[in-house]
Formats: sequence, structure tokens, C-alpha cells
Amino acid sequence: MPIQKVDKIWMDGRLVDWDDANVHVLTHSLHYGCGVFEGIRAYEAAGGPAVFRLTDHIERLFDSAKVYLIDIPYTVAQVVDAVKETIRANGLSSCYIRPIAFLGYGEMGLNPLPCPVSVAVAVWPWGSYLGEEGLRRGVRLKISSWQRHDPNAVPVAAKGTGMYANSSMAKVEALKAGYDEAVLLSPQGYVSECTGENLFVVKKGRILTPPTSAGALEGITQDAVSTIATDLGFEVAEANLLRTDLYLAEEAFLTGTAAEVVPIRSVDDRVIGDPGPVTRQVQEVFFATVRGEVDRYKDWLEYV
Ligand code: PPE
Repeated sequence: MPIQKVDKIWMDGRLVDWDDANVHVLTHSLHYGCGVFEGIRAYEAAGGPAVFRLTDHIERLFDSAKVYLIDIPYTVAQVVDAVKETIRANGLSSCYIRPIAFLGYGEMGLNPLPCPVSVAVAVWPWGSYLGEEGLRRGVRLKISSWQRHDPNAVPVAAKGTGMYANSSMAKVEALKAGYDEAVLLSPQGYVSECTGENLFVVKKGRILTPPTSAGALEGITQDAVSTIATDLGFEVAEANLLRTDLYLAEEAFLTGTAAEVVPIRSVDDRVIGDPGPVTRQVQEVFFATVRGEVDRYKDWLEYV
């Protein structure tokens, strides 16, 4: 589905018309993939549009930039304000938010340091990433023939633009084989994550998720869901998982800002089944939380 166009995009300190938010073809990040980005969601809550864990996301953007030695010429607070301003300018009650910091047109060559740093924030209405049906009934996964990155090849803890070539290869492979999404394994053979989501399995009543050392991004939804599940009384832990831990899981689900909380129906055609009670409970509390309906987690919402 094409991006649903809105009026304005924030670019380098001011709002510009959507069609004017363009870059030069010699933009450094386009050629070499050194850029950092975020994916955030705003939800319609009783008190107006509320951004879920906005400051946490912008802090992660700055952490990613630090890893890449990209010097963002704003403070965290300024980018937080830019996100709110962009949502207000477009009159949206809920949306997906994509901040990006990248290296512009300057010098060519692999050294990115001489290039100017640009920052943009785009927002648009975006439904469930893996489809309404996926959200309700679950998605079918395939273990990719592409491995997740080695942490000494690229910085897996950063949300770097170029690193997503790996995710895109895996996504296309899974889609062409008739699946909804791919699972990537680490170079050591452990389950890492999906192309844009973290993974959870339920085994013997415990909820397990791979650690960042398996190459997974430290997900903000993963963190929120871990807190929610712990508060619901479940035991939640990080653990190295083998592909057979996925095949034999009692329940499994994935989490991410774009995807939200999505049940996993099967992995490599090994059926896990309809969403189980743990998945349903976590999903229910998560969606109530992002809409501001759970007092305990109201600090996670930043109103526009
Ligand atoms: N792993 C990866 C590789 C990833 O890209 C994301 C977010 C996550 C885990 C979950 O992180 P969090 O959103 O903090 O819970 N992926 C973003 C981009 C997805 C895309 O397709 O683009 C997102 O969900 O916005």
C-alpha cells in the first residue's frame, strides 16, 4: 500500500510541503547507508493524540547516531518537539512517525564525516503493518537463509538505515516463498528477530525473548510487553533460542512499533496454532495501554 500523503514534513528545522521534502541524488546516505532512523506511533487517546514512548524513541535515535558518529544538530527535546509539531500541523489523531538523520550532499567517498547532517520527521496514517488478519489470527513465518548481522560487521544495537538491506533480503525471500515474515538467526545459529520486529515464545508457561547479543534490536515494544507480561504475573526472561524452540513453542508472538503485537501461527510450516491465552492477554493490555486506558502505564504516553 502506498504511503498515505499528508500536508507537511519537518525538515532541518522547519515544516515544508510534503512534495518539497526532497534530497539531492548525491546524498551520502543514499550511496553508503550511513543514516539512523526511528519508527514511532501516536494513538488516539482520551486526552488527544498520544505518542507512545516518544522520548525513549528519540533517545534511541541519538544513541544510534552516536554509534555512527553522526552529530545531530538538535537536542533530544527539540526533536521531541518537532515530532509533536509535525503531528499537529497535519491534524492527525493517530499516525506512524518516521524521524531520520542522514548525511547529505557534500563530499563523495566513504568518509561520512565531512557531509552535512540532515534531520527529517515524517508522519502519516499507517494501519497494521502485518495486516488486520495477521493481528487477529497470526502470521506465518519462515526462517531466512539470510543471517542476522555479526555485531562486529555492523552495529546491531543501532537502528542504521543501511543495515536494513539485510532485513529487506529476508523479507522478500519469505514473501516470495508464500510466508508473511522472516525470522533471522544470528551467526551463532540462535534466533535473533524478524525483519522489523522482536520475537517472544511461551515455553512451559515462561515467556522468553532473544537477547541483544543474538543481534536483535533492543525493542521499545519488547520492553513494554516484557513489563506488561511481568505485571500480569508471568515470568519473562531473555534467552538464547534455537529454531526448534520456535517450532515447539506453546505460543509465540512478535512485537514492534509498526507491527504492534502480532501472534505467530506457524514457523517453517510447524503449526503453533491460533493465538493462545498469553498472547491474547498481552495484546489486549498493550492496545489498552497505547490508548491511555491503563493508569499504571500512563507515563508511557506523551500527548501532542
Ligand atoms: N527489530 C528490528 C530489526 C526493528 O526494525 C524493529 C522496529 C524492532 C525490532 C522493534 O523495535 P521497537 O519498534 O522499538 O519495538 N522496526 C521499525 C521499522 C519497521 C519498518 O518496517 O520500517 C518499526 O517497527 O517502526
